[in-house]
Amino acid sequence: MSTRAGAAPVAIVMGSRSDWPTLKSAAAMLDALDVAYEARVVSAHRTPDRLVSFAKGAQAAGVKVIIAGAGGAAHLPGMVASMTSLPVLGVPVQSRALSGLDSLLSIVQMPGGVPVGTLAIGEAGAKNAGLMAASILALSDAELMARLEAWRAGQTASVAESVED
Ligand code: RP5
Repeated sequence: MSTRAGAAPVAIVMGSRSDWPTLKSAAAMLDALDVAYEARVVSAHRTPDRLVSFAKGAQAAGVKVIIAGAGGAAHLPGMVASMTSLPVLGVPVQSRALSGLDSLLSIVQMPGGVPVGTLAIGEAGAKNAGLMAASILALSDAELMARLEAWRAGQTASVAESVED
């Protein structure tokens, strides 16, 4: 998966390569805000040892925020959250069988004490996960906060009030 140069305060993990078309919206948002990230496949079910290694090592590796996306029986975000105190943002990927409702419920219904900040199903959720990761990092990075506010101002300016050209 893609890796940007330099330190990567954001880790984007996903259960399968098939999730990348969704999770790349998070990556695109981070690119737009000039936030470094590393993206990789970590499957809760197919690569459990990789999951444990990633989740237990993320903080020491310099990761500040984790974006975790998965579909179906989407245990990845919750399992990551069980092994780290870093903020974990969960993105439910739209599944074939149940259109992502299964993914959403799998991710959002965490027991009290093990939080996953759950976003919307699909690309909107991934985009917002990128924005929210940037917001968290911006709390201690004034330049990033300025870029984030500029991006939001641009979005506001792009919304026409009239219904016709
Ligand atoms: C989940 O199963 C993945 O997160 C993915 O959304 C879903 C299907 O995976 P593939 O069969 O396409 O690899 O673990």
